[in-house]
Amino acid sequence: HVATRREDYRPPDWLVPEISLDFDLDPQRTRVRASLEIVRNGDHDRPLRLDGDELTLISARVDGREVEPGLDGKQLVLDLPGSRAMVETEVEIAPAANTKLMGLYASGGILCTQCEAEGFRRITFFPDRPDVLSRYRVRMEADKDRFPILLSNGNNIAAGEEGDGRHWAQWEDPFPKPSYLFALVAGDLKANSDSFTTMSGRKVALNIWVREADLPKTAHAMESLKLAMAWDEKVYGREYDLDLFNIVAVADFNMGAMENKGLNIFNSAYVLADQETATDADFDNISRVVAHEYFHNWSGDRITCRDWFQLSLKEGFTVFRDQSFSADIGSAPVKRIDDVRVLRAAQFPEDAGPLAHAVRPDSYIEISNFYTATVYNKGAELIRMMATVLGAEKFRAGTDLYFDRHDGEAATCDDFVKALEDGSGVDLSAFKIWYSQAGTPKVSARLQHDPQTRAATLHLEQRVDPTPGQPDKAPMPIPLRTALIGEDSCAEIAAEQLVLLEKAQATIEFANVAEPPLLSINRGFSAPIVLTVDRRPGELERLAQCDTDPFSRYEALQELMMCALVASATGAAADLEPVTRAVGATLRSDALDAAFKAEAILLPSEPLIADRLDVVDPDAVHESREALRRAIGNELRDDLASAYGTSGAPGHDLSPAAKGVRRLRNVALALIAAGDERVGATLAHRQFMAADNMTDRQAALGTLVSLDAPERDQALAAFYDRFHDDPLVLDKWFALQAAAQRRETVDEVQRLAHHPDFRIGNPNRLRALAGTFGYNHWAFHSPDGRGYRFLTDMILDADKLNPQVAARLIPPFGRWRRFEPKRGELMRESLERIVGARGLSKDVYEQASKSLA
Ligand code: HT7
Ligand code: ZN
Repeated sequence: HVATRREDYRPPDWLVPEISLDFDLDPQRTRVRASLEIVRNGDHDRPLRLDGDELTLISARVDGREVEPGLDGKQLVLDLPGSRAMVETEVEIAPAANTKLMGLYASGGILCTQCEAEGFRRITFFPDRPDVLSRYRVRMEADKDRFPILLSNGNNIAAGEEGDGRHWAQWEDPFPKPSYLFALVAGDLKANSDSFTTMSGRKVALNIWVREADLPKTAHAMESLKLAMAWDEKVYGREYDLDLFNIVAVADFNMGAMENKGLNIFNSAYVLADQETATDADFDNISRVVAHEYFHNWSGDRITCRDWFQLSLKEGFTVFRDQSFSADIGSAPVKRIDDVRVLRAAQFPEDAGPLAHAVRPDSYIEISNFYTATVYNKGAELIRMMATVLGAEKFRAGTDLYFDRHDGEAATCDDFVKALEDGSGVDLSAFKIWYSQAGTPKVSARLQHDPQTRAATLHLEQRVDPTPGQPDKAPMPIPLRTALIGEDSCAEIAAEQLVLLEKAQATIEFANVAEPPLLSINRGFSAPIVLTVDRRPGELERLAQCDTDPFSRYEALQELMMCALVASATGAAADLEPVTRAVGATLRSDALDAAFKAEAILLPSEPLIADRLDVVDPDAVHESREALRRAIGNELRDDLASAYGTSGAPGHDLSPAAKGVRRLRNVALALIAAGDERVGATLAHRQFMAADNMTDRQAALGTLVSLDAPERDQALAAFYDRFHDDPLVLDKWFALQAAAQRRETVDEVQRLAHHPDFRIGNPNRLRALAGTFGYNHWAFHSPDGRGYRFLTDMILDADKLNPQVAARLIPPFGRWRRFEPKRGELMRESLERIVGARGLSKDVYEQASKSLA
């Protein structure tokens, strides 16, 4: 398996300004005829190389003459004498046999495409790289009964019937685009249709295409789309550019959704929702993903990436944009807490493990493996830092210039930073290291106060640990929003300022600090770092009550819990009293809303606790967390009961306030159950039976599945009986059992893998069972290694069908060096077994072999 390296980038030898595609669609055997207008790019004598993968070549022509092309690996090679040519190919593909779900494939009777990153080459021969931009004309023909709807990018310019039960449609996309944004859909679909009038007064037709039975579940996605369109106009000045915007939902999809120009294709999990079947989190995810894909129209489609190493140019920026959108339409503090939780759960471990890579990676074997939390979420944090340094107005001037300057181009991350600099007049060059240097910076902070001189001095130090291929690290620019809070007054005694730590060490002076100060630092999580603050006893408890920044207040309580959890997980004496006192004060506070309380009192997860330990013993981590949950459940019985009794959340109400109340009630329920299993089981079962919405039903079942109570099996059976015909809800049923905090979970997942409703070829179902189980820290790390064996078997079986999805199950094994020796060895053996398997895909090979290094 050969690696592609960033430094080897060379502009394309040949360009393809125009392409016409003609599809004769059939699930078993589809004919694709392609006509490529080819233009030599620069002065060279290299042949034309067209990428292909699993294509059966029928014929090839150059300027109308049949030719016998050479093959170099999977590439078709043609020597072209002049500077222009018309190259025509005809190939055959088999969508129904395409289990990789890349290229043209079948999902539940629908034919659809997924071309990012390198799927277009599975449809036709083409220079399948993002810096070759073409205007597309598409004709497709199919059986009218089975495929009454025929869609592609751009505008539908003609349609007709063929008389033999077949019909056709012709589509034209006026915007040149890279092949990864090509899309086609054919199926028996119905649309939820609406419209949006843009800021310049153009009416855009909006359609969300689904199976007819799912139409009632598309209202939230449509509302989200219209909100996103209006938000992008208001916040970034970006107007939609076609007269039509189509979204299609399919049940089999490797990722969340795809931003194909004018024809977004979605995993149905990010489209379909109603009160009965979707949780508040599902509704929020739909808003987020619909907005994300829509925002790509500018940050991705109008301006795309020069090469795949620049992936964060579109993904980091678009995640930053979707995060800001969600913050604006919901609760901004809670959204920030959520985003940081995702970053810590998914990206920090990546940065600290064998798969660490830079936001702009240097090499890859399989690009699909680099659609990571580092490229997406750390990439978004990097843009957030630059936006913080610039302030809103200058940031907007920078993005305006970026969109203007690079419209219609394939750009780089450097282009983006340069546009921000030129638009704002601010030098951001120091921040570029965040694109190239992997690893999470570790910052330590210490505040000294002299009551006599009223001077306070903040000492800061940073370091970045080595990561694969990067043994020596340079200091990074770290913007820290910082304030001082009076220990007695509970007020800001030094107003917030932006401290930019640029070197390995720095000291910052504060004058006129009369009161003992509490350090409030990295407010709003202004930099994606691991921060250690040297604090006196009692400081965190006080900050948890009075930090004026909501994120830092949340952080103080989390850190207070974390200190106790780490102490007990390592066998040290842990004083739980300050924690229960602070949790109680948070629950009783009149100043805090329900949503914030829920997030703040949620205990750090087991993987997060494990990240703080030198040697991980999952049993000790589990016991430490359970002990604190029990203590909170017991000590704060009354506070939890009154939180559980909070009213104001009718099931249909999706306002941030109502969602917050449901969240608090459900977090309280889980803690009540930790304190008293019987009371918890009774309450949870009652809630499960009475629930009129999926948030409360799923949360109740989520509590019950970890209990040894008769209500557990009753509720699981009732849930299955009611929802087994709804694939997305059935995914929840699999996932809830795979997440259960019980010793028996490993037996359970083994049984579920043989359940008649388990489908290894459906990515959502596979992720629900195997993906969820891999992150069930205690169960996956079962000391006998059965959890490892289960996931290894799953990965190897899935790899035979869908390498991309299989490869994404590997990361839980990557932390093997950090575990106690017995488990570490078992994990390493699992990785060896994977790497040694016959016929392994390059996707899985890359992830497993790098995890072993
Ligand atoms: N840009 C999209 C990426 C994507 C993808 C990548 C590899 C394989 C399958 C895929 N499906 C979608 C998703 C996004 O970030 O918007
Ligand atoms: Zn994206």
